[in-house]
Amino acid sequence: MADSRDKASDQMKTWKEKKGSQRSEQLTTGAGHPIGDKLNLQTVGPRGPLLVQDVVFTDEMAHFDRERIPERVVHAKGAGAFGYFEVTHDITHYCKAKVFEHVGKVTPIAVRFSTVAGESGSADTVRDPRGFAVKFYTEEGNWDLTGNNTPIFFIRDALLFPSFIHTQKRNPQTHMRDPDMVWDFLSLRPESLHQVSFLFSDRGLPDGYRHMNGYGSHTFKLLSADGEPVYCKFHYKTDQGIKNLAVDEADRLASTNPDYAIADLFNAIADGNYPSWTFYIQVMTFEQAEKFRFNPFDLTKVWPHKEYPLIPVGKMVLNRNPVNYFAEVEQLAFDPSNMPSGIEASPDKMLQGRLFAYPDTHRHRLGANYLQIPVNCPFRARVANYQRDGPMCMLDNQAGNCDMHAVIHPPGGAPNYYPNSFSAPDTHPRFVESKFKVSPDVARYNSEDEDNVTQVRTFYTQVLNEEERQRLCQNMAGALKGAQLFIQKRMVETLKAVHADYANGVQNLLNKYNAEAQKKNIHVYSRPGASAIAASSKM
Ligand code: HDD
Repeated sequence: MADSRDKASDQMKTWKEKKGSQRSEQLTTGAGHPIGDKLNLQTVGPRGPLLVQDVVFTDEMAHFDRERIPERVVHAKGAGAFGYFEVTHDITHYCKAKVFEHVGKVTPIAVRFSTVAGESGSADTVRDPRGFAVKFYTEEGNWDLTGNNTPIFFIRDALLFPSFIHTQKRNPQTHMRDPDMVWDFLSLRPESLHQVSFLFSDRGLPDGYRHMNGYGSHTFKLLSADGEPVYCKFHYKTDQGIKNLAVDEADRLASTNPDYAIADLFNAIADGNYPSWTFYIQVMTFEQAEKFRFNPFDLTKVWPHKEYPLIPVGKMVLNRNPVNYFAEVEQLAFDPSNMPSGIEASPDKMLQGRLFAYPDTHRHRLGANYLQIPVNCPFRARVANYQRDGPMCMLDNQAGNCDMHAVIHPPGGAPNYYPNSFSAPDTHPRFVESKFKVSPDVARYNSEDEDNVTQVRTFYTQVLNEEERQRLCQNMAGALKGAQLFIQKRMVETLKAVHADYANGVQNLLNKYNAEAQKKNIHVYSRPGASAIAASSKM
């Protein structure tokens, strides 16, 4: 029934209602020239040909031809929204960043949720980690907490990232998802076991974006006003409660409602049912980090909450939908190196790799001046520097940054070199990064086997209950059965190191699948259709 549609379906109806009885505006070209006829080409006679002088046509077509930009190399499918972060607890003794300045302080935020492996048109309900990136527009520049819905990741060395992602995407010859690629890599790199076990558990299929937690995942460094550093991790826990989809339901939605998560977020906000998350930190002193039994910068591990309890900090609320998805979400560019004074990177090799990758991909995807796009612009800070020009430069030689700026600007025409003698922007020692000591030799250190199993065993035996363990084995075997036998075998070997029951659970199901496949006389490892990692795991 047309009357019972949701807010997302009624977007245009709502727009018309809001507009009321105002008459339609004059239609124009991109250059603002009024148009008299937008239905018929200018042609020589009724049967053509058409004329180059028909700028109503060329203006429209040329713009259309350029409407798409490259989709993100990962996290291409996503949803975004806007809102605020409010401080509820004082952590200024740990961190001097403006965003935590005092209890009650409110900072505007932008959030983008995403799947990882699928293209921009792929389904929202596939088995995949979810991106959960938050941009805080602070007075000392934007802070991007480019996180996921998992506190851990598949690998611990950034050099492996492009290869890992290749295995999640399409085979370059067949242009299909390829279970051999996925499971070959995962079984060769057992540091992925923790994240893989999380992914094939119930949490691998979150019910939309509102019912999942977010994690900064990496270890970061916080600095107090007197320069005392501590290491920290960021957690944002859903106030809506965790909710996951059953495998059958996720499969059904993937074909009937592939934009399920986007619609769920849009409708909740449009209905005034604003989703929120409670924001926490975990803190580890440098002394504790020295003594910690694991490498505290290893992204495949968590810091146990019992030893490093969650400290409440604030809440994040999303209360505005984007008005133009492309301008505000497709162009929304997160960057882990966007850290205002008081928040710094730890030595984590993955985080360090990401500091380069994100601004690099934005320059490729959005252009050298992507920070001038309003949604990326640090509009609550005054950008004052010696960068000039480049494609799509919008600025007036440092007179202002973008229309959203609230501060009073000096006149344009500032010098474009430093140092100079003309009172142009200068530095302040207050913002010099923290010093830290490093002494080891520079080398390519092999981090393949830094205890890949202890925390996975805890996850398997203590976090999951018996039914959840069974579903984990079913989900994993359901996807792993698509890979060749030698790869299946190697993967099961890695599971043995975690727990015999885990390995046996997966192996028994694989035996059944492989026997069934043989009976039907089909290639045991052929598995047409769905993505490997996103594979349905129906028995
Ligand atoms: Fe990431 C997007 C690269 C690990 C969380 N990532 C994203 C993009 C690139 C990378 C190139 C596209 C950015 C864009 O065009 O907007 N990611 C990497 C590299 C990593 C890596 C090189 C490891 C070395 N990523 C990684 C981890 C996490 C994320 C460990 C979470 C903890 N990545 C995200 C994200 C992004 C994303 C927050 C940012 C914005 C978005 O997805 O929508 O979810």
